[in-house]
Amino acid sequence: MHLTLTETQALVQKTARDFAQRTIAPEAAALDREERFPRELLQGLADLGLMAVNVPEELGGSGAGVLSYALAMEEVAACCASTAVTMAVTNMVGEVIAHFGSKEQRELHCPKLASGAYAAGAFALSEPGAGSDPGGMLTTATREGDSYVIRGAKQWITSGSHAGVFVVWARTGAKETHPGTRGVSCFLVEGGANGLKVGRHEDKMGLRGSNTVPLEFDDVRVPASALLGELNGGFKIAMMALDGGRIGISAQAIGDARSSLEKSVQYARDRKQFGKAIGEFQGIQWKLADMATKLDAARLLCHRAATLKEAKQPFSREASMAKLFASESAVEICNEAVQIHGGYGFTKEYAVERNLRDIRVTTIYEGTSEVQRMVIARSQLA
Ligand code: COS
Repeated sequence: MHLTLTETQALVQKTARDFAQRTIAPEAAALDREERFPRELLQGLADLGLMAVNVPEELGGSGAGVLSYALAMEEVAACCASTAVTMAVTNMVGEVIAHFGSKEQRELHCPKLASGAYAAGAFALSEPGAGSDPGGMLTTATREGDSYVIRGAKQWITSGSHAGVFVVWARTGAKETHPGTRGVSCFLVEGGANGLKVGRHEDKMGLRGSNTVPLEFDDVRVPASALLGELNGGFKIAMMALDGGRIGISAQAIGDARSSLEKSVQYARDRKQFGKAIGEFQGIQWKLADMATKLDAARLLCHRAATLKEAKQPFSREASMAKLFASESAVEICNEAVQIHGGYGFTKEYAVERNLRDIRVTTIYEGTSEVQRMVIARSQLA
């Protein structure tokens, strides 16, 4: 693994950093306070090629690769985690369609995701009764002539109120012949489809500028050509997409934690108690040292997984390690940042308060820490 960036990676990083610091950061507190979906900011990211970083150029993407994507995610998340997660899911949807889609599906959806013509893409896998165990899903897609009719409910759908296209998983195989994960297929459903009902926006602890809704599929009819990949082959598409998605969420956690660490270092320099800067006390120094070490270790794991994916090597275990370690470490770092800021850290005046609320979900979504441990342990025992 190279520790120096290529010209393209350095350019993507700088482009994302400049836009995030200049344009996204000033909006972040208001997006959180007002629970506002960052439509204009997402368009700005699309204009810079950051909504489809690892989608081939012929489909409208940047074709800049997986590590570039992780670098861009870190920069955006360091300024606004809500904007970053919306960007992450749209990038993931673009990649899934680019990888598994037919020529028509790729050419119809990828350019719109990349350009911002679609405000976002959405990933509809989880259900009220099927979170860590998506093989237990109940949503069905029944073949009727030249169509499939989708019936069921989905839960925790990021950008569900705004998405131009949804990647939706549904059961197509009979229980007897295709039990559990074997009978699941994947479909592309356009935003505003008849029978697609978007529920009430969740009132969340953090990531309040990102949109999270339940969906109801009330006899949503899609043409047979909306099937993505093979019939009953959808579970593997979900797993492969999530492997890549976990790299993105680890980068998001790293960005959020980096922001908290940078603010803590500044605060340790500025804040004076007992006649000196609190950064002169060993108690604070050790906290900053541990935070910086965890952050670097998380970034190395993330970049290793990204490098393997980019080289088309197996990376499932490494992506789970990156997601597990980055999210758990980031929760600790963001928590310590509030401690260092004392009473001020507990107020909304300081971004460390928002960072702590935003980071909490990273050990839960895109596969809980417990699921990541299952993936890692299975790879050891296989
Ligand atoms: N890539 C490709 N194929 C994979 C895969 C991967 N990373 N992981 C599993 N598969 C395949 C398996 O090889 C198996 O194939 P066969 O049916 O041909 O044998 C099939 O998928 C089922 O795999 P497995 O038996 O391991 O499935 P489980 O039901 O035990 O689930 C976990 C495995 C727990 C890892 C999976 O359900 C998971 O990731 N859960 C979390 C879901 C998640 O992240 N949800 C968040 C949604 S976004 S907020």
